[in-house]
Amino acid sequence: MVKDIFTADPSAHVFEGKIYIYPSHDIEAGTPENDNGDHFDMKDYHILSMDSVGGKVTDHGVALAVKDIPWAKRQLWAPDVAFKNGTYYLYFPVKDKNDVFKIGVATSKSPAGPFKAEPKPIDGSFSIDPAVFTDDNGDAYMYFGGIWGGQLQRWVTGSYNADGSKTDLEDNSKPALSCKVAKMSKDMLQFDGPVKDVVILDENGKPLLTGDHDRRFFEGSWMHKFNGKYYFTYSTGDTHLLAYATSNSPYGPFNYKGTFMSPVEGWTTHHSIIEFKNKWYLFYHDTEISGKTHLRNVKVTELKHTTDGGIELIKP
Ligand code: FUB
Repeated sequence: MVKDIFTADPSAHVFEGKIYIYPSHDIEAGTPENDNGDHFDMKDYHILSMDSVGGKVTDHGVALAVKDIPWAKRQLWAPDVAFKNGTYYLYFPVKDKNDVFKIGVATSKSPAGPFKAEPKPIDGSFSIDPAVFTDDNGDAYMYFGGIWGGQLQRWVTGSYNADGSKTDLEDNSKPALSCKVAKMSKDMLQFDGPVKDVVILDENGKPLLTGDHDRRFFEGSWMHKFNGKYYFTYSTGDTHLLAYATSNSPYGPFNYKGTFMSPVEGWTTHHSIIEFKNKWYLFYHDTEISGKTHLRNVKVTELKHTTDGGIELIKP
């Protein structure tokens, strides 16, 4: 558990033989709590690293701050990082000057930063929670999106509707809003091709429905590959579960398989999954230290794949 600063949304990666964690940096900003998540008013990122699970954690200081992102206004939410050809790419969601979440990218030659932001958000990006997965052949994909405070429901027509729904499609019988996926360009700075839906199918091959709050996608996606299969994992938000669905393609469609973590203390959890020294680990957060929704702490625990392609349920 990280105790010296409040951290959340841990995107973990193995770089240069160490575990690097790219979390949100929670602070008490004094912004009143509401359903948009305005109280998650984070101003910068700190990158953490450790040589081993359970070992000493190094805080590398401020890696990127809202004030240094030319197009950003407020709320630096859950980031992720990818590496290609000697450069590290930090992907971050932040509200622009019009209070609309977009996704930006910043670069560094070191996994610990500091990172320098590009002058504009990624063209065609919107909403929150970027997770960038690099496949064995080097192709990279960004999974992104989140409903409610993450604004995904305001993009149903393809452009932003500030007066749109505050929650979801507001019709429980319609297919649920999907997480999005886009292939990254060769330079990792833009989308290469259209943004597509990450469709999750139920046991009858039908898309999960809006009213299916125990299983439908809410936010906080992650992708890992195990035994040649793509595992799309995500948070169900208001039902506080981590769920998984599998496919033979990074674009899906994905078949819903189940829950792999039961609710933690606090409203959200947001996770990542990595393999390190032949074991798999789940990084996540709860609110054990503060007891407050917006002041979270990052944790790690072992994750186990089962022989039939499932993931063992973790009870935090
Ligand atoms: O940290 C702010 C938001 O809370 C993240 O973007 C979501 O995934 C949730 O963890």
